[in-house]
Amino acid sequence: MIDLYTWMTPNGFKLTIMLEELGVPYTLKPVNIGEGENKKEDFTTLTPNQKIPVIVDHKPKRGKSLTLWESGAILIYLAEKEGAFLPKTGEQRAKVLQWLMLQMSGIGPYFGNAFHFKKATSEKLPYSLKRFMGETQRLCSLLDHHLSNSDYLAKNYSIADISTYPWIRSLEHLGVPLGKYLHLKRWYHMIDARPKVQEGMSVFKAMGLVKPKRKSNPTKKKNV
Ligand SMILES: N[C@@H](CCC(=O)N[C@@H](CS)C(=O)NCC(=O)O)C(=O)O
Repeated sequence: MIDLYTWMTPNGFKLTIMLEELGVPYTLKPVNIGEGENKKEDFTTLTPNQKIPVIVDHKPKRGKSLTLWESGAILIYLAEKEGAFLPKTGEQRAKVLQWLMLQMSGIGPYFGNAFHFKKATSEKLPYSLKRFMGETQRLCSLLDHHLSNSDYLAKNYSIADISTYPWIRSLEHLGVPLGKYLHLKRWYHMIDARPKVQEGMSVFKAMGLVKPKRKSNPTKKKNV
């Protein structure tokens, strides 16, 4: 059995989707980062980084239990343990890891900071906003171009798609119209239509938890 400590954020949803896709039983442990629960002592004992997601695998292949944080590392661990969504060796494995690394080092941090400078701070910092929104749109163009020749990010559906999907979903909150990127939009709707992705996205709702509304969100537009 796996305990998943997570919250309703793009990094958090990667793991609910992954565990639903794998059909691995897990216990959802919500950590309300808006209320600072990630800074509490019991959570800090699990991860000194104080960020979600974290898993505790009570039945690892070796040893008694394994605590793991960093969503990319968790996705690779689960994919290897279950033998799914990541080829074992070779060029296709390298390609999956390439797109996963782009999500971890580029898409996540840049989209996240774009969100921060656009929505999470009342300070007007035009240079920061321009830099992070500009890079967000450049990354969308990169994905769009790649997906014009490929169904998925790598050859087959993989942890690269699973890790990128919740971030593309979050573009709506940045006011970036997905309709501008036709191939990325096609890919997004294909991933979104997977029943296990939908289950992964609705686990909090199933527990009766809903995302707290932001105080003001004047630029919000529907884009999908
Ligand atoms: N690189 C980390 C990033 C994790 C991360 O930034 N988590 C955010 C939510 S998406 C968080 O826990 N934020 C709480 C905070 O910084 O206080 C990963 O992919 O696991």
